[in-house]
Amino acid sequence: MSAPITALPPSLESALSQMLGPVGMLVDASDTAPYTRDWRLLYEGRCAAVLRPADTGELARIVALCAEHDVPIVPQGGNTSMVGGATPDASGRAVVVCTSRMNRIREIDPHDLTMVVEAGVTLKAAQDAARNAGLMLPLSISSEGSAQIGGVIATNAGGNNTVRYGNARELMVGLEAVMPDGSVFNGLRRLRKDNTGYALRQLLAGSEGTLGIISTVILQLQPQPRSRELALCAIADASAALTLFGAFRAQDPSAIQAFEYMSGVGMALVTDLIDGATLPLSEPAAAYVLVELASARADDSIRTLMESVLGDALENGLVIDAVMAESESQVASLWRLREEHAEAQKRAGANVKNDVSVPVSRVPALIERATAACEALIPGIRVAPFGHLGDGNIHFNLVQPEGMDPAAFLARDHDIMDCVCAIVHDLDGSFSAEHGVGQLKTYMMPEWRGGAELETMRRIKQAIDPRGIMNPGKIFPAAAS
Ligand code: FAD
Ligand code: 2HG
Ligand code: ZN
Repeated sequence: MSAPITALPPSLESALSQMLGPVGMLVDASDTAPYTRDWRLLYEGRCAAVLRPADTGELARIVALCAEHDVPIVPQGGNTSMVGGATPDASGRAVVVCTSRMNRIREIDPHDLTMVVEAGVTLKAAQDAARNAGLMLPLSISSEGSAQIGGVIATNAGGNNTVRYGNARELMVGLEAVMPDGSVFNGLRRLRKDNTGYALRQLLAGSEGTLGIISTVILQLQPQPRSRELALCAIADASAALTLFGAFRAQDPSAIQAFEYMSGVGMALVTDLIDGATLPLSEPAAAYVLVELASARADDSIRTLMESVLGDALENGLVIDAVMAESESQVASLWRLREEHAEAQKRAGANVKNDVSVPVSRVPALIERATAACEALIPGIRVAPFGHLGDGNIHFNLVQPEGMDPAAFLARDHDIMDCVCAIVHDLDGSFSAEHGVGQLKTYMMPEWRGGAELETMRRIKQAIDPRGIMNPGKIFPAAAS
Protein backbone atom coordinates (compact mmCIF):
# COMPACT_ATOMS: atom_id res chain seq x y z
CA MET A 1 0.00 0.00 0.00
CA SER A 2 1.43 3.39 -0.93
CA ALA A 3 0.63 6.68 0.74
CA PRO A 4 -1.68 9.29 -0.78
CA ILE A 5 0.22 11.90 -2.78
CA THR A 6 -1.52 14.90 -1.29
CA ALA A 7 -4.02 15.26 1.51
CA LEU A 8 -7.51 16.66 1.40
CA PRO A 9 -8.57 19.07 4.17
CA PRO A 10 -9.20 16.66 7.11
CA SER A 11 -12.87 17.57 7.59
CA LEU A 12 -13.54 17.02 3.89
CA GLU A 13 -11.65 13.73 3.84
CA SER A 14 -13.59 12.38 6.79
CA ALA A 15 -16.99 13.48 5.40
CA LEU A 16 -16.20 11.89 2.04
CA SER A 17 -14.87 8.65 3.45
CA GLN A 18 -17.84 8.27 5.79
CA MET A 19 -20.23 8.73 2.89
CA LEU A 20 -18.40 6.70 0.23
CA GLY A 21 -16.50 3.98 2.10
CA PRO A 22 -13.47 2.20 0.64
CA VAL A 23 -15.25 1.15 -2.58
CA GLY A 24 -16.27 4.71 -3.34
CA MET A 25 -13.09 6.50 -2.35
CA LEU A 26 -9.56 5.66 -3.46
CA VAL A 27 -6.61 7.49 -1.96
CA ASP A 28 -3.56 5.26 -2.35
CA ALA A 29 -1.33 6.38 -5.20
CA SER A 30 -1.27 2.83 -6.60
CA ASP A 31 -5.08 2.80 -6.78
CA THR A 32 -5.46 6.30 -8.18
CA ALA A 33 -2.69 5.98 -10.83
CA PRO A 34 -4.89 4.66 -13.67
CA TYR A 35 -7.18 7.67 -13.23
CA THR A 36 -4.37 10.22 -13.47
CA ARG A 37 -2.96 9.41 -16.91
CA ASP A 38 -4.68 9.56 -20.26
CA TRP A 39 -5.25 6.88 -22.92
CA ARG A 40 -2.61 8.39 -25.21
CA LEU A 41 -0.07 8.57 -22.35
CA LEU A 42 0.54 12.23 -23.16
CA TYR A 43 -0.53 13.49 -19.74
CA GLU A 44 0.23 12.31 -16.23
CA GLY A 45 -1.24 14.30 -13.36
CA ARG A 46 -1.92 13.70 -9.66
CA CYS A 47 -5.02 13.80 -7.51
CA ALA A 48 -5.92 13.91 -3.83
CA ALA A 49 -8.49 11.10 -4.25
CA VAL A 50 -10.64 9.30 -6.74
CA LEU A 51 -14.32 9.48 -5.75
CA ARG A 52 -16.76 6.94 -7.16
CA PRO A 53 -20.35 7.83 -6.17
CA ALA A 54 -23.10 5.22 -6.45
CA ASP A 55 -25.90 7.61 -7.40
CA THR A 56 -26.90 11.21 -8.07
CA GLY A 57 -27.46 11.86 -4.36
CA GLU A 58 -23.89 10.91 -3.47
CA LEU A 59 -22.56 12.79 -6.47
CA ALA A 60 -24.40 15.95 -5.42
CA ARG A 61 -23.07 15.71 -1.86
CA ILE A 62 -19.51 15.23 -3.15
CA VAL A 63 -19.76 18.34 -5.31
CA ALA A 64 -21.32 20.41 -2.52
CA LEU A 65 -18.55 19.38 -0.10
CA CYS A 66 -15.79 20.06 -2.62
CA ALA A 67 -17.32 23.45 -3.43
CA GLU A 68 -17.37 24.30 0.28
CA HIS A 69 -13.63 23.56 0.47
CA ASP A 70 -12.72 24.98 -2.95
CA VAL A 71 -11.37 21.63 -4.08
CA PRO A 72 -11.18 21.28 -7.87
CA ILE A 73 -13.10 18.42 -9.49
CA VAL A 74 -12.12 16.51 -12.61
CA PRO A 75 -15.09 14.48 -13.90
CA GLN A 76 -14.12 11.20 -15.51
CA GLY A 77 -16.00 8.44 -17.31
CA GLY A 78 -14.11 5.78 -19.24
CA ASN A 79 -10.94 7.92 -19.45
CA THR A 80 -10.69 7.55 -23.23
CA SER A 81 -10.30 11.25 -23.96
CA MET A 82 -8.01 11.94 -26.90
CA VAL A 83 -7.25 15.49 -25.70
CA GLY A 84 -6.33 15.04 -22.04
CA GLY A 85 -9.80 16.20 -20.95
CA ALA A 86 -10.17 13.81 -18.01
CA THR A 87 -6.65 14.04 -16.57
CA PRO A 88 -6.00 16.18 -13.47
CA ASP A 89 -3.09 18.62 -13.40
CA ALA A 90 0.18 18.04 -11.56
CA SER A 91 -0.76 19.97 -8.40
CA GLY A 92 -2.49 17.01 -6.76
CA ARG A 93 -5.18 19.35 -5.35
CA ALA A 94 -8.05 18.01 -7.45
CA VAL A 95 -10.27 15.03 -6.88
CA VAL A 96 -11.21 12.84 -9.82
CA VAL A 97 -14.93 12.04 -9.74
CA CYS A 98 -15.46 8.88 -11.73
CA THR A 99 -19.01 7.84 -12.67
CA SER A 100 -18.34 4.13 -13.30
CA ARG A 101 -20.53 2.95 -10.37
CA MET A 102 -23.51 4.93 -11.64
CA ASN A 103 -24.18 2.30 -14.23
CA ARG A 104 -27.90 1.49 -14.27
CA ILE A 105 -30.03 1.41 -17.37
CA ARG A 106 -33.26 2.58 -15.81
CA GLU A 107 -35.79 2.31 -18.59
CA ILE A 108 -36.28 1.67 -22.28
CA ASP A 109 -39.52 2.96 -23.75
CA PRO A 110 -40.51 1.35 -27.07
CA HIS A 111 -43.17 3.98 -27.78
CA ASP A 112 -41.06 7.05 -27.12
CA LEU A 113 -37.99 5.23 -28.55
CA THR A 114 -35.97 6.44 -25.58
CA MET A 115 -33.68 4.98 -22.95
CA VAL A 116 -32.86 6.44 -19.53
CA VAL A 117 -29.25 5.70 -18.60
CA GLU A 118 -26.96 6.74 -15.80
CA ALA A 119 -23.72 8.48 -16.69
CA GLY A 120 -21.46 5.49 -15.95
CA VAL A 121 -23.12 3.06 -18.36
CA THR A 122 -20.65 2.23 -21.10
CA LEU A 123 -21.73 3.08 -24.62
CA LYS A 124 -21.45 -0.61 -25.54
CA ALA A 125 -23.74 -1.65 -22.66
CA ALA A 126 -26.29 0.96 -23.74
CA GLN A 127 -26.09 -0.23 -27.38
CA ASP A 128 -26.53 -3.86 -26.28
CA ALA A 129 -29.53 -3.03 -24.09
CA ALA A 130 -31.18 -1.14 -26.95
CA ARG A 131 -30.51 -4.05 -29.32
CA ASN A 132 -31.98 -6.55 -26.84
CA ALA A 133 -35.12 -4.43 -26.79
CA GLY A 134 -35.29 -4.61 -30.60
CA LEU A 135 -34.08 -1.02 -30.98
CA MET A 136 -30.84 0.73 -31.88
CA LEU A 137 -28.71 3.39 -30.21
CA PRO A 138 -27.10 4.87 -33.32
CA LEU A 139 -23.84 6.09 -31.82
CA SER A 140 -20.74 4.12 -32.62
CA ILE A 141 -17.14 4.95 -31.67
CA SER A 142 -14.13 2.64 -31.47
CA SER A 143 -13.80 3.25 -27.73
CA GLU A 144 -17.42 2.24 -27.02
CA GLY A 145 -16.42 -0.67 -24.76
CA SER A 146 -14.88 1.80 -22.27
CA ALA A 147 -16.37 5.23 -22.99
CA GLN A 148 -19.31 6.05 -20.71
CA ILE A 149 -22.52 7.86 -21.59
CA GLY A 150 -21.63 10.84 -19.35
CA GLY A 151 -18.28 11.25 -21.13
CA VAL A 152 -19.87 10.72 -24.52
CA ILE A 153 -22.39 13.52 -23.90
CA ALA A 154 -19.84 15.76 -22.15
CA THR A 155 -17.61 15.57 -25.24
CA ASN A 156 -20.50 15.58 -27.73
CA ALA A 157 -18.88 12.53 -29.32
CA GLY A 158 -19.39 11.86 -33.01
CA GLY A 159 -18.16 8.66 -34.58
CA ASN A 160 -19.22 6.50 -37.46
CA ASN A 161 -22.96 7.18 -37.62
CA THR A 162 -22.94 10.98 -37.40
CA VAL A 163 -23.47 11.18 -41.15
CA ARG A 164 -26.98 9.81 -40.62
CA TYR A 165 -28.03 10.42 -37.02
CA GLY A 166 -25.94 13.38 -35.86
CA ASN A 167 -23.56 13.75 -32.90
CA ALA A 168 -24.23 12.67 -29.31
CA ARG A 169 -25.94 16.00 -28.63
CA GLU A 170 -28.57 15.28 -31.26
CA LEU A 171 -29.29 11.89 -29.69
CA MET A 172 -29.79 13.32 -26.21
CA VAL A 173 -33.34 14.37 -25.37
CA GLY A 174 -33.06 14.77 -21.62
CA LEU A 175 -30.30 15.31 -19.08
CA GLU A 176 -29.73 15.55 -15.35
CA ALA A 177 -26.56 17.12 -14.00
CA VAL A 178 -25.00 18.14 -10.72
CA MET A 179 -24.07 21.80 -10.95
CA PRO A 180 -20.85 23.23 -9.41
CA ASP A 181 -22.59 24.21 -6.14
CA GLY A 182 -23.99 20.71 -5.65
CA SER A 183 -27.52 21.51 -6.79
CA VAL A 184 -29.18 19.09 -9.19
CA PHE A 185 -30.48 20.33 -12.53
CA ASN A 186 -33.25 17.93 -13.52
CA GLY A 187 -33.79 18.16 -17.25
CA LEU A 188 -34.91 14.55 -17.62
CA ARG A 189 -37.81 15.45 -19.91
CA ARG A 190 -38.34 13.32 -22.97
CA LEU A 191 -40.22 15.96 -24.90
CA ARG A 192 -39.81 16.65 -28.59
CA LYS A 193 -41.07 20.18 -28.02
CA ASP A 194 -40.09 22.16 -24.94
CA ASN A 195 -39.27 25.82 -25.52
CA THR A 196 -38.98 26.95 -21.92
CA GLY A 197 -36.02 29.30 -21.82
CA TYR A 198 -32.42 28.45 -22.48
CA ALA A 199 -31.56 24.90 -23.60
CA LEU A 200 -29.41 24.14 -20.56
CA ARG A 201 -29.01 20.47 -21.39
CA GLN A 202 -27.49 21.43 -24.73
CA LEU A 203 -25.06 23.76 -22.93
CA LEU A 204 -23.87 20.87 -20.77
CA ALA A 205 -23.44 18.61 -23.80
CA GLY A 206 -19.96 19.29 -25.15
CA SER A 207 -18.91 21.33 -22.10
CA GLU A 208 -16.22 18.76 -21.23
CA GLY A 209 -16.92 18.71 -17.50
CA THR A 210 -16.33 22.45 -17.07
CA LEU A 211 -19.92 23.39 -16.14
CA GLY A 212 -21.19 20.44 -14.09
CA ILE A 213 -21.26 16.66 -13.88
CA ILE A 214 -23.77 14.84 -16.05
CA SER A 215 -25.48 12.19 -13.92
CA THR A 216 -28.31 10.73 -16.06
CA VAL A 217 -29.31 11.05 -19.68
CA ILE A 218 -32.32 10.21 -21.87
CA LEU A 219 -31.17 9.03 -25.28
CA GLN A 220 -33.13 8.88 -28.51
CA LEU A 221 -33.25 5.40 -30.04
CA GLN A 222 -34.15 4.24 -33.53
CA PRO A 223 -35.81 1.11 -34.89
CA GLN A 224 -33.33 -1.70 -35.45
CA PRO A 225 -32.35 -1.86 -39.15
CA ARG A 226 -33.66 -5.02 -40.81
CA SER A 227 -31.30 -4.86 -43.76
CA ARG A 228 -27.69 -3.76 -43.79
CA GLU A 229 -24.82 -3.94 -46.29
CA LEU A 230 -21.15 -3.15 -45.79
CA ALA A 231 -18.45 -2.75 -48.44
CA LEU A 232 -14.74 -1.96 -48.44
CA CYS A 233 -13.57 -0.15 -51.58
CA ALA A 234 -10.07 0.51 -52.85
CA ILE A 235 -9.83 3.97 -54.38
CA ALA A 236 -7.19 6.30 -55.79
CA ASP A 237 -7.62 9.27 -53.46
CA ALA A 238 -9.98 11.38 -51.37
CA SER A 239 -11.42 13.00 -54.47
CA ALA A 240 -12.63 9.58 -55.64
CA ALA A 241 -14.04 9.00 -52.14
CA LEU A 242 -16.01 12.24 -52.32
CA THR A 243 -17.38 11.38 -55.76
CA LEU A 244 -18.41 7.94 -54.47
CA PHE A 245 -20.12 9.55 -51.48
CA GLY A 246 -22.04 11.78 -53.90
CA ALA A 247 -23.07 8.74 -55.95
CA PHE A 248 -24.59 7.01 -52.91
CA ARG A 249 -26.17 10.23 -51.70
CA ALA A 250 -27.78 10.87 -55.08
CA GLN A 251 -29.55 7.49 -54.87
CA ASP A 252 -30.67 7.53 -51.21
CA PRO A 253 -29.01 9.85 -48.68
CA SER A 254 -31.01 8.36 -45.82
CA ALA A 255 -29.52 4.91 -46.40
CA ILE A 256 -25.93 5.95 -45.65
CA GLN A 257 -25.20 4.69 -42.17
CA ALA A 258 -21.44 5.27 -42.30
CA PHE A 259 -18.98 6.54 -44.89
CA GLU A 260 -15.42 6.21 -43.65
CA TYR A 261 -12.16 7.15 -45.37
CA MET A 262 -8.82 5.47 -44.72
CA SER A 263 -5.38 6.17 -46.18
CA GLY A 264 -3.17 3.43 -47.59
CA VAL A 265 -0.51 4.34 -44.99
CA GLY A 266 -2.98 3.94 -42.12
CA MET A 267 -4.38 0.68 -43.46
CA ALA A 268 -0.85 -0.75 -43.81
CA LEU A 269 -0.19 0.06 -40.13
CA VAL A 270 -3.38 -1.82 -39.17
CA THR A 271 -2.56 -4.92 -41.21
CA ASP A 272 1.08 -4.88 -40.00
CA LEU A 273 0.48 -4.23 -36.32
CA ILE A 274 -2.91 -5.69 -35.40
CA ASP A 275 -3.16 -9.45 -34.96
CA GLY A 276 -5.50 -11.10 -37.44
CA ALA A 277 -6.20 -7.91 -39.45
CA THR A 278 -5.89 -8.72 -43.16
CA LEU A 279 -6.86 -6.84 -46.28
CA PRO A 280 -9.52 -8.80 -48.18
CA LEU A 281 -8.61 -7.19 -51.53
CA SER A 282 -6.13 -8.41 -54.16
CA GLU A 283 -3.74 -5.47 -53.73
CA PRO A 284 -3.15 -2.62 -51.30
CA ALA A 285 -4.41 0.76 -52.52
CA ALA A 286 -3.58 4.42 -51.96
CA ALA A 287 -6.85 4.89 -50.08
CA TYR A 288 -10.02 3.10 -49.00
CA VAL A 289 -13.64 3.75 -48.21
CA LEU A 290 -15.79 1.69 -45.87
CA VAL A 291 -19.45 2.30 -46.65
CA GLU A 292 -22.38 0.96 -44.68
CA LEU A 293 -25.98 1.22 -45.87
CA ALA A 294 -28.98 0.28 -43.76
CA SER A 295 -32.74 0.38 -43.76
CA ALA A 296 -35.60 -0.45 -41.42
CA ARG A 297 -37.19 -2.34 -44.32
CA ALA A 298 -36.53 -6.07 -44.57
CA ASP A 299 -36.49 -6.16 -48.38
CA ASP A 300 -33.42 -6.31 -50.65
CA SER A 301 -33.46 -2.63 -51.66
CA ILE A 302 -30.28 -1.88 -49.70
CA ARG A 303 -28.42 -4.75 -51.37
CA THR A 304 -29.62 -3.53 -54.77
CA LEU A 305 -28.51 0.02 -53.99
CA MET A 306 -25.03 -1.09 -52.88
CA GLU A 307 -24.58 -3.35 -55.90
CA SER A 308 -25.79 -0.79 -58.38
CA VAL A 309 -23.63 2.13 -57.13
CA LEU A 310 -20.54 -0.06 -56.72
CA GLY A 311 -21.16 -1.76 -60.08
CA ASP A 312 -21.18 1.61 -61.84
CA ALA A 313 -18.17 2.84 -59.88
CA LEU A 314 -16.13 -0.26 -60.71
CA GLU A 315 -17.10 0.03 -64.33
CA ASN A 316 -16.08 3.66 -64.67
CA GLY A 317 -12.87 3.18 -62.67
CA LEU A 318 -13.88 5.33 -59.68
CA VAL A 319 -13.51 2.26 -57.47
CA ILE A 320 -10.48 0.04 -58.20
CA ASP A 321 -11.66 -3.00 -56.27
CA ALA A 322 -14.35 -3.74 -53.70
CA VAL A 323 -15.56 -6.44 -51.36
CA MET A 324 -18.99 -6.73 -49.76
CA ALA A 325 -19.43 -8.46 -46.41
CA GLU A 326 -21.41 -11.69 -46.80
CA SER A 327 -21.67 -12.70 -43.15
CA GLU A 328 -21.70 -11.17 -39.67
CA SER A 329 -18.09 -12.25 -39.17
CA GLN A 330 -17.06 -10.47 -42.37
CA VAL A 331 -18.90 -7.38 -41.17
CA ALA A 332 -16.86 -7.55 -37.96
CA SER A 333 -13.54 -8.01 -39.76
CA LEU A 334 -14.14 -5.19 -42.21
CA TRP A 335 -15.13 -2.83 -39.40
CA ARG A 336 -12.07 -3.97 -37.46
CA LEU A 337 -9.81 -2.67 -40.23
CA ARG A 338 -11.28 0.77 -39.60
CA GLU A 339 -11.68 0.65 -35.84
CA GLU A 340 -8.12 -0.46 -35.13
CA HIS A 341 -6.62 2.65 -36.77
CA ALA A 342 -6.12 4.46 -33.45
CA GLU A 343 -4.56 1.42 -31.77
CA ALA A 344 -2.28 0.64 -34.74
CA GLN A 345 -1.02 4.22 -34.82
CA LYS A 346 -0.37 4.09 -31.10
CA ARG A 347 1.74 0.95 -31.61
CA ALA A 348 3.63 2.49 -34.56
CA GLY A 349 5.34 5.04 -32.30
CA ALA A 350 4.78 8.63 -31.32
CA ASN A 351 1.91 10.27 -33.14
CA VAL A 352 0.33 13.68 -33.40
CA LYS A 353 -3.41 13.83 -33.92
CA ASN A 354 -5.49 16.46 -35.64
CA ASP A 355 -9.19 15.80 -35.14
CA VAL A 356 -10.36 18.39 -37.66
CA SER A 357 -13.41 19.10 -39.79
CA VAL A 358 -13.99 20.98 -43.02
CA PRO A 359 -17.01 21.26 -45.29
CA VAL A 360 -17.37 17.82 -46.91
CA SER A 361 -16.61 19.25 -50.34
CA ARG A 362 -13.16 20.36 -49.11
CA VAL A 363 -11.95 17.07 -47.65
CA PRO A 364 -9.85 16.24 -50.76
CA ALA A 365 -8.18 19.68 -50.64
CA LEU A 366 -7.46 19.22 -46.92
CA ILE A 367 -5.85 15.84 -47.43
CA GLU A 368 -3.81 16.89 -50.44
CA ARG A 369 -2.56 20.18 -49.01
CA ALA A 370 -1.91 18.99 -45.45
CA THR A 371 -0.07 15.89 -46.71
CA ALA A 372 2.32 18.03 -48.76
CA ALA A 373 2.80 20.51 -45.91
CA CYS A 374 3.58 17.83 -43.29
CA GLU A 375 5.95 15.96 -45.59
CA ALA A 376 7.83 19.21 -46.19
CA LEU A 377 7.89 19.98 -42.46
CA ILE A 378 9.34 16.66 -41.30
CA PRO A 379 10.85 14.45 -43.99
CA GLY A 380 9.92 10.80 -43.50
CA ILE A 381 6.79 11.64 -41.47
CA ARG A 382 4.04 9.05 -41.99
CA VAL A 383 0.82 10.77 -43.00
CA ALA A 384 -2.14 8.57 -42.05
CA PRO A 385 -5.42 10.49 -42.35
CA PHE A 386 -8.67 8.62 -41.80
CA GLY A 387 -12.13 9.24 -40.49
CA HIS A 388 -15.69 10.22 -41.00
CA LEU A 389 -15.61 11.62 -44.52
CA GLY A 390 -19.42 11.63 -44.72
CA ASP A 391 -19.53 14.46 -42.17
CA GLY A 392 -16.27 16.19 -43.11
CA ASN A 393 -14.37 15.01 -39.99
CA ILE A 394 -10.89 13.73 -40.78
CA HIS A 395 -8.36 12.52 -38.21
CA PHE A 396 -5.33 13.99 -39.90
CA ASN A 397 -2.85 11.94 -37.93
CA LEU A 398 0.90 11.89 -38.29
CA VAL A 399 3.14 9.07 -37.18
CA GLN A 400 6.82 9.66 -36.45
CA PRO A 401 9.35 8.79 -39.14
CA GLU A 402 10.72 5.28 -38.61
CA GLY A 403 13.80 5.38 -36.39
CA MET A 404 13.20 8.94 -35.11
CA ASP A 405 13.38 9.53 -31.38
CA PRO A 406 9.69 9.60 -30.22
CA ALA A 407 10.38 12.47 -27.80
CA ALA A 408 11.97 14.55 -30.56
CA PHE A 409 8.90 13.96 -32.73
CA LEU A 410 6.48 14.87 -29.94
CA ALA A 411 8.49 18.03 -29.26
CA ARG A 412 7.32 19.18 -32.69
CA ASP A 413 3.61 18.60 -31.88
CA HIS A 414 2.60 22.26 -31.98
CA ASP A 415 4.54 22.81 -35.23
CA ILE A 416 2.68 19.89 -36.79
CA MET A 417 -0.73 20.83 -35.39
CA ASP A 418 -0.28 24.45 -36.46
CA CYS A 419 0.84 23.38 -39.92
CA VAL A 420 -2.29 21.25 -40.44
CA CYS A 421 -4.63 23.72 -38.75
CA ALA A 422 -3.45 26.63 -40.92
CA ILE A 423 -4.84 24.70 -43.88
CA VAL A 424 -8.00 23.74 -41.96
CA HIS A 425 -8.52 27.44 -41.15
CA ASP A 426 -8.06 28.39 -44.76
CA LEU A 427 -10.73 25.83 -45.69
CA ASP A 428 -13.18 27.27 -43.09
CA GLY A 429 -12.91 24.23 -40.84
CA SER A 430 -12.58 23.53 -37.12
CA PHE A 431 -9.50 22.50 -35.12
CA SER A 432 -11.61 20.16 -32.99
CA ALA A 433 -14.38 18.18 -34.64
CA GLU A 434 -15.44 15.50 -32.18
CA HIS A 435 -12.79 14.95 -29.47
CA GLY A 436 -13.07 18.36 -27.80
CA VAL A 437 -10.50 20.90 -26.65
CA GLY A 438 -9.38 19.21 -23.43
CA GLN A 439 -5.97 20.47 -22.31
CA LEU A 440 -4.30 19.59 -25.60
CA LYS A 441 -5.85 22.38 -27.60
CA THR A 442 -6.55 25.18 -25.10
CA TYR A 443 -3.71 27.13 -26.69
CA MET A 444 -5.69 27.35 -29.93
CA MET A 445 -8.84 28.83 -28.42
CA PRO A 446 -7.87 32.56 -28.47
CA GLU A 447 -6.95 32.46 -32.13
CA TRP A 448 -9.86 30.33 -33.29
CA ARG A 449 -12.65 31.37 -30.93
CA GLY A 450 -11.34 34.72 -29.70
CA GLY A 451 -13.31 37.94 -29.39
CA ALA A 452 -17.00 37.78 -28.53
CA GLU A 453 -17.20 33.99 -28.77
CA LEU A 454 -14.55 33.17 -26.18
CA GLU A 455 -15.59 36.12 -24.00
CA THR A 456 -19.20 34.87 -23.92
CA MET A 457 -17.96 31.38 -23.03
CA ARG A 458 -15.89 32.89 -20.21
CA ARG A 459 -18.94 34.71 -18.84
CA ILE A 460 -21.01 31.54 -18.94
CA LYS A 461 -18.25 29.66 -17.14
CA GLN A 462 -17.97 32.43 -14.54
CA ALA A 463 -21.74 32.55 -13.98
CA ILE A 464 -22.18 28.80 -13.57
CA ASP A 465 -18.89 27.96 -11.86
CA PRO A 466 -17.78 31.16 -10.09
CA ARG A 467 -15.22 29.28 -7.96
CA GLY A 468 -13.66 27.75 -11.08
CA ILE A 469 -13.61 24.28 -9.53
CA MET A 470 -15.02 22.31 -12.46
CA ASN A 471 -12.31 20.69 -14.57
CA PRO A 472 -9.86 23.59 -14.44
CA GLY A 473 -7.36 23.93 -17.27
CA LYS A 474 -9.69 22.46 -19.88
CA ILE A 475 -11.17 24.33 -22.83
CA PHE A 476 -10.15 27.77 -21.54
CA PRO A 477 -6.66 29.15 -21.92
CA ALA A 478 -4.96 29.64 -18.52
CA ALA A 479 -6.31 33.12 -17.66
CA ALA A 480 -9.93 31.90 -17.46
CA SER A 481 -9.44 28.51 -15.84
P1 FAD B 1 -13.54 10.66 -20.42
O1 FAD B 1 -12.35 10.45 -21.27
O2 FAD B 1 -13.52 10.07 -19.07
O3 FAD B 1 -13.81 12.23 -20.30
C1 FAD B 1 -13.87 13.04 -21.44
C2 FAD B 1 -14.27 14.46 -21.04
O4 FAD B 1 -15.60 14.48 -20.55
C3 FAD B 1 -13.43 15.05 -19.94
O5 FAD B 1 -13.33 16.44 -20.17
C4 FAD B 1 -14.22 14.75 -18.69
O6 FAD B 1 -13.93 15.66 -17.64
C5 FAD B 1 -15.62 14.90 -19.19
N1 FAD B 1 -16.59 14.03 -18.52
C6 FAD B 1 -16.56 12.67 -18.41
N2 FAD B 1 -17.66 12.24 -17.77
C7 FAD B 1 -18.40 13.33 -17.48
C8 FAD B 1 -19.65 13.54 -16.83
N3 FAD B 1 -20.38 12.53 -16.35
N4 FAD B 1 -20.10 14.82 -16.70
C9 FAD B 1 -19.38 15.87 -17.17
N5 FAD B 1 -18.19 15.72 -17.77
C10 FAD B 1 -17.71 14.48 -17.94
N6 FAD B 1 -14.52 10.19 -29.92
C11 FAD B 1 -15.43 10.45 -30.90
O7 FAD B 1 -16.14 11.46 -30.82
N7 FAD B 1 -15.55 9.64 -31.99
C12 FAD B 1 -14.80 8.53 -32.14
O8 FAD B 1 -14.94 7.85 -33.15
C13 FAD B 1 -13.87 8.21 -31.11
N8 FAD B 1 -13.11 7.09 -31.18
C14 FAD B 1 -12.18 6.82 -30.22
C15 FAD B 1 -11.40 5.67 -30.32
C16 FAD B 1 -10.47 5.37 -29.34
C17 FAD B 1 -9.65 4.13 -29.46
C18 FAD B 1 -10.31 6.24 -28.24
C19 FAD B 1 -9.31 5.93 -27.17
C20 FAD B 1 -11.07 7.39 -28.13
C21 FAD B 1 -12.01 7.70 -29.12
N9 FAD B 1 -12.82 8.84 -29.04
C22 FAD B 1 -13.75 9.10 -30.01
C23 FAD B 1 -12.64 9.79 -27.93
C24 FAD B 1 -13.41 9.38 -26.66
O9 FAD B 1 -13.67 8.01 -26.62
C25 FAD B 1 -14.71 10.11 -26.57
O10 FAD B 1 -14.41 11.45 -26.38
C26 FAD B 1 -15.66 9.64 -25.46
O11 FAD B 1 -16.87 10.33 -25.65
C27 FAD B 1 -15.14 9.92 -24.07
O12 FAD B 1 -15.89 9.16 -23.13
P2 FAD B 1 -15.27 8.79 -21.71
O13 FAD B 1 -16.35 8.24 -20.87
O14 FAD B 1 -14.06 7.94 -21.88
O15 FAD B 1 -14.86 10.23 -21.18
C1 2HG C 1 -11.85 7.26 -34.55
O1 2HG C 1 -12.60 7.78 -35.37
C2 2HG C 1 -11.50 8.02 -33.34
O2 2HG C 1 -11.43 6.10 -34.67
C3 2HG C 1 -10.02 8.06 -33.03
O3 2HG C 1 -12.08 9.28 -33.33
C4 2HG C 1 -9.27 8.98 -33.92
O4 2HG C 1 -7.15 8.04 -33.34
C5 2HG C 1 -7.77 9.01 -33.72
O5 2HG C 1 -7.21 10.08 -33.98
ZN1 ZN D 1 -13.39 9.64 -35.04
